[in-house]
Amino acid sequence: MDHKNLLRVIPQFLGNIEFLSKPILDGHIHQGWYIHSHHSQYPEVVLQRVNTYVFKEPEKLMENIQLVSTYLHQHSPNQRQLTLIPTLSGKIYYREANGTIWRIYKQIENCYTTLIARDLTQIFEAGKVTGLFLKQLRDYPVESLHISIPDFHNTPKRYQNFLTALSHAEPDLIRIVQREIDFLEERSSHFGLFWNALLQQSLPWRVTHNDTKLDNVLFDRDTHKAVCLIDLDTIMPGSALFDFGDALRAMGNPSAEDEPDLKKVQFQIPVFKAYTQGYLAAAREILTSKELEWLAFSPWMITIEIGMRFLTDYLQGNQYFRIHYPEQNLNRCRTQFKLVADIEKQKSLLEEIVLKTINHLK
Ligand code: GN1
Ligand code: MG
Repeated sequence: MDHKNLLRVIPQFLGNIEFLSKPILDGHIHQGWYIHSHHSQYPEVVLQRVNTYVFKEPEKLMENIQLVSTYLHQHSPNQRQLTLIPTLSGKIYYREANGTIWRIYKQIENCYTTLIARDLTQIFEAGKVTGLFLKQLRDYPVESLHISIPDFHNTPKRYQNFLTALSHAEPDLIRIVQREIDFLEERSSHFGLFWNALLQQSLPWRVTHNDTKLDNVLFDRDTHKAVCLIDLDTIMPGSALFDFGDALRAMGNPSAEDEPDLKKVQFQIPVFKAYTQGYLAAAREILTSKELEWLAFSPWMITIEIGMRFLTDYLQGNQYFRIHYPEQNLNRCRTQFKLVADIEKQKSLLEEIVLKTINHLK
């Protein structure tokens, strides 16, 4: 079934050419393949089928990607960045009659992604390239970006969605997640902090990536330096705190996102420190005092928010996040809440690390 699809789709971009394909197995959202051929310009490309359940208006996200990646190429011509390959008729994606959307990226040479950091220098690098992304786009007209997923980091709304899902859930299911329900309720008064500050403009709207986990950072095979951020699907107006917080949510956890043994899930302070140092080395000069003040708190917000999204999806029958076994979204939720609890215990240490890093950079 896959190969038949590819035989139909690849010629739209590369013409009639023989090719080899290898499926890309990670990522919760799209389906993807590495495509290898003897095409003169594009021998190595990445093909993706855009998930239109998640992205209801894929044209908008494709336009965001096109505009932002073109801007980045123009402003930092020496940096390797993602490039969309147009169809033979010049479109940035191919839409089939049934509405399926396909796109192709040029594969960036001599690079790799990784789920696990080889050392803290690599974490520093990830922080640096994410800070750089923010800085490079500081003058980009943020209001001109499409909102590809409305209310993506509207934490109060995410909580409302959770409560709605809960109100429709079977009693048996509710019993299983009672501790998680209480965990959220006890903390719910804090959920509006970032979102309300954005609405009141006490936090600036920025061009944000919204999925800054380690495996969305591309590294050079030889130097292990970070090259750029990939997966530009969720580029939207948002807060710098979303990207910083989300990165540490993901990298601060030494085990899998769905690790069932919560003893293995402990928020890693050295990772927080290395990432903060890298991020602030690149972005310190453009961050406002409010952003700096809340930086240490941002992993808490994004971690609890994603935990509640996993829980909501579990209650709703796992329609959003791809799962490989029935309890996976519940396990994912529990790892996130364990990280939240760890972050709470070490709140003042995290604040101290941010302050020390800022002072060190002065
Ligand atoms: C989803 O599939 P992936 O890993 O790119 C999700 C992120 C979550 C992440 C959790 C569009 O991203 O928000 O942080 O899973 N992306 C979307 O692993 O919802
Ligand atoms: Mg993503």
